[in-house]
Amino acid sequence: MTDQATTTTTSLNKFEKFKAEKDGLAVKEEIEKFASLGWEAMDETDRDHRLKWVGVFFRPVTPGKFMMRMRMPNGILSCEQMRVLAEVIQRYGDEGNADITTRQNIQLRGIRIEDLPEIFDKFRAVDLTTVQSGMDNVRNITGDPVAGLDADELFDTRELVQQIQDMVTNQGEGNSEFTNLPRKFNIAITGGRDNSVHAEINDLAFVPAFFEGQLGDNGQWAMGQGEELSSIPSSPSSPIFGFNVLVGGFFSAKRCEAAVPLNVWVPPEDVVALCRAVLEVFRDRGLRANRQKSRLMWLIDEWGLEKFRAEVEKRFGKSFISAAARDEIDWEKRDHIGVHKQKQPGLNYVGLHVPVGRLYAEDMFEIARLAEVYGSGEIRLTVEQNIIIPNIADSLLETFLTEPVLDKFTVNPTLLMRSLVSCTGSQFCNFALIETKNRALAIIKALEAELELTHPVRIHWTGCPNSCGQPQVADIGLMGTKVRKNGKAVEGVDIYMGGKVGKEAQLGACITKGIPCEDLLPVLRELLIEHFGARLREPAAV
Ligand code: SRM
Ligand code: SF4
Repeated sequence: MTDQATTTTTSLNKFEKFKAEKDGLAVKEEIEKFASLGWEAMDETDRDHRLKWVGVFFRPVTPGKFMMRMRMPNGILSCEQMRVLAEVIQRYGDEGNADITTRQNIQLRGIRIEDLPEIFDKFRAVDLTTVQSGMDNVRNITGDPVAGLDADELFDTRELVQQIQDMVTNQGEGNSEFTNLPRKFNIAITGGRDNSVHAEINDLAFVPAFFEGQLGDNGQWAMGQGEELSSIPSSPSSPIFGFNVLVGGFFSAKRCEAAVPLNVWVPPEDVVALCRAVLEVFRDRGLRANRQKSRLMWLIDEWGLEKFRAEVEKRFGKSFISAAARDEIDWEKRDHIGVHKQKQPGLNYVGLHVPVGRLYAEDMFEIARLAEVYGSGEIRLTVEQNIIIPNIADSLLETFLTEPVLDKFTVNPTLLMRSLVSCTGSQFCNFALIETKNRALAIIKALEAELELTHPVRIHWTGCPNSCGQPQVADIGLMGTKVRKNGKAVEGVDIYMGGKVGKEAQLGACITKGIPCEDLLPVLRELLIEHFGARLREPAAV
């Protein structure tokens, strides 16, 4: 029995109460009923909360038009799957659209509850799932966007990410073992050298590292203290590939922390078991009284890292091997935009810039067509809310680059637009304190009209302190807030700077608070000139 099961009902917060009354996943069996009832007649807790266990989000900003959050392990989908997603939103006309998210994922908008049974059937037919993508579940699991394509990668993350998703979700059908976590949980694996998934901001992350120990005579680790350590076929003296483990990274309105080393190294075949062990500890021992203090790091704080490590080790069932002295993250982070050679001779991957991640049905059909005609039918997503089309032959590249849709999703964006990221904001999100995506685009265009830059500057917008747009990883992060100006409340931002990604990643900090959005342009202009080498453009000759 879990600790949370023994807690008295009176000490539970509202979320714990409704989860204890009925598991979120139970709504999976009630979709037909909800579809015939309609959203207005539904039980409110089912509608506003439990539906998120199957990835369906009631949007108070647009009542009756739901959002659906997919799962896209490692950010990979097929052109067939992309077409199904496009068909789903197409029927909603102007109200249907999609966003690429900061977790390498896709969200659909405009969804009517009466259409859910048919939509789920369509998803099932092409092996798409939305299960456990919201609320107190493990979110989309991120992996290297160029896994299997990158000649310099140390490990191809695709299969492992899929295995973790299958474990957590029972092959996409839903797994009640992990549907009542104390809070959301983020997992990332990186197998490249540039930390392309922001490992440091996940509750659990795996970063590449070589174990320098020796194998024992029986093929087991000689360095660990346990009896049943993993065995890996490898020469005893050569370093063995695996991962150092980081834990506890998260952002929330109350607190933001980078993940800390657990002092554990695992070979790839132990990654799924370690995920399970950490999730079990979090599920059974994680803090549930105060929702603002329920993410994994709060438990690590309460116990201390040593106790946490020991509890996870017990669940893992064999002795841990201490972390390798260093990890292999030694590159600056790449953004994957543009044309790149793959490790497979004669093939290329092409990164397309999708302004603030927003897509419409016709765009998605076009992307699917490009992937099918020029590539292998595969499409990939990045945490910068962009698209990669892999496996384009050298001989097709030139024609590919003349495709009209590349005017919108360019391979050569301007330097500020290139790295722009934005969360959903007030257009659809009821937590938002400001509008983000449209404003982000307008301000970037205005800045680019005034300034010349020599390198990209990563600007991230987020509509409220929940930090979905990750302002703390940006060169310049803008977090929505309300500000008083001339006696009136207006939309404003707090400004973050100093976020560093890739090797030696570190979180940025707030440098200025409460700038009204209408006064932001000159403030950003000055920051870009002072800190990022931007220069005012010469006035055009008359
Ligand atoms: Fe987020 C809640 C959107 C990535 C921290 N996030 C929400 C909700 C569900 C709130 C709501 O119900 O309206 C937003 C849905 C708005 C909508 O209609 O789109 C929302 N979060 C997003 C997305 C779509 C932002 C984007 O435009 O890309 C991202 C979806 C990722 C996915 O595919 O699963 C998204 N959210 C993040 C990230 C970034 C990340 O994972 O790297 C964070 C910070 C990292 C973290 O979680 O540690 C993030 N979202 C939050 C939080 C604060 C969590 C906390 O512990 O307090 C909330 C609020 C909550 O959970 O109570 C939240
Ligand atoms: Fe909504 Fe705030 Fe997340 Fe933006 S940061 S999507 S406004 S919850």
